[in-house]
Amino acid sequence: MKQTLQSWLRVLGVERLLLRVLLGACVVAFNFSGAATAATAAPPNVIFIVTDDQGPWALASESTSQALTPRLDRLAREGVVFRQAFCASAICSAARAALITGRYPSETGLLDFIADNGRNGMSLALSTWPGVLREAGYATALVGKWHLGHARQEYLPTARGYDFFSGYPIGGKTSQSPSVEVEGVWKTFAGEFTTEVLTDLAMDYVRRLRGRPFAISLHYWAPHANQGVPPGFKLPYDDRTWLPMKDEDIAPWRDQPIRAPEPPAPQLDVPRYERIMREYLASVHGVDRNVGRLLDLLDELGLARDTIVVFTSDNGYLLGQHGLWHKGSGWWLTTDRRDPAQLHGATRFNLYDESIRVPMLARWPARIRPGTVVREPVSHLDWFPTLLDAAGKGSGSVAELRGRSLMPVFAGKSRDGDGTLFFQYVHLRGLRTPDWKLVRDFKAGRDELYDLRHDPGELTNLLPARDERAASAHRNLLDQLERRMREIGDRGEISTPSAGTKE
Ligand SMILES: [Ca+2]
Repeated sequence: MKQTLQSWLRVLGVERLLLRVLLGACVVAFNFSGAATAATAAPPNVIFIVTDDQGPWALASESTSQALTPRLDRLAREGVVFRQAFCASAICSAARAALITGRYPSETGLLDFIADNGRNGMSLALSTWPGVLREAGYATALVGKWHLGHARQEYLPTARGYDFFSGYPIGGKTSQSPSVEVEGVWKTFAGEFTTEVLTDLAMDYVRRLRGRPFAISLHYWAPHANQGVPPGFKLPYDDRTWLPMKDEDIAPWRDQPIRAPEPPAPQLDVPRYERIMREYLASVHGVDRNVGRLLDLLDELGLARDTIVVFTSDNGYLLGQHGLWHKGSGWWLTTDRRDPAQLHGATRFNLYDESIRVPMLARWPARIRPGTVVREPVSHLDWFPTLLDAAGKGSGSVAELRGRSLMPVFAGKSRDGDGTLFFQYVHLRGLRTPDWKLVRDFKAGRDELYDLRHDPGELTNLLPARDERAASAHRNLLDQLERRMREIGDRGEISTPSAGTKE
């Protein structure tokens, strides 16, 4: 029979081809299991990329997106994309502290951003994931924005887990000619673009560290708007610009029609919206191009296979949705420029999904199957236990982390749990289940309830409840919210935003 089959294949001229295919399949199978074994033996490198203020709708792979992000799309195809990823707060410092400590904002001491003249910083009592990796033998580096405390030496990144720091302890500020502290010495990169400068610094670091396991946090300033108006710009209202930036980044949008936000916003100030959206998408394009440079370097150095590359943003972003722009501290982008509810004054504090949902991708060829799409809700809080697992320390090796390891998700399994997430931002607390969202405003003494299943755009606040279904959901979610708050000692204190500054 065997003889017959071989003769038959030879006649068809496919014997050699078949053998090659079978051998190829064996090699692929061997590589996958072999790599998995190697990954458990040798901890992977980590490159953790965090953009600033990027909504997930600003990734081309999202269905309603107008973005142009070919390199990030490739990263998603080669790894995993999380469709329901959330940060823990709706503003920079609060969200970043939660990401790096795996604890809720009220536990880190940061429920808001840190002002330039702020004396506060992230709680010194908590571990950070770079700190734990450093203890495990990793070389650890932060390149870019810190924003978790700068008034005391103990608050600085080099005291909180990083061996190496090149960036800015406070905010960032501009898209061009940034002043950056490079290994302890301030330097102004006159005429250069910030996204390129930070990428260059990260690439230099990777080149230096060949042969030693490393964990790099690369925290871009983009696509955050410039703070202050750059020379030569005149802007109406209190607007901001993302310019100047490289022509190759802005060019694709110059004559491109800009689509209306989804869901549509009545009384949207369309010319303002379109100008801001063009610049914002151009800024994201600059990030994409530069992430591509870094990924090319990993290929060149043969490091891609054993490096986890994570891409996310510190918080989400509103651009037109609900008639707002910005994040948890939403500003009006409507022609009437006022809050229809007349409850929040000029700033519409919010925990809309646009402010708390973030882009999240990860590639780790040794452990993540290419093309994985995860639809279960995940949190930034999940990264600390995940990275402990990846480094072979075990996700439970640091006490009281609030998230859960993503390792089962990487392997295509779903985790137990009902997908409920909890959020804190200044005086707002939010509880989100896959079907409902409750937001309690401790300052205004007001609750908002959204039926996410039937109203995913959060257009209709169901409170005060007009039927038993809404009333019952309200009671149930409030119970859960209060329980979460009790569990972490959150008394719902009303902290006020830092006076005299704008994030
Ligand atoms: Ca931010």
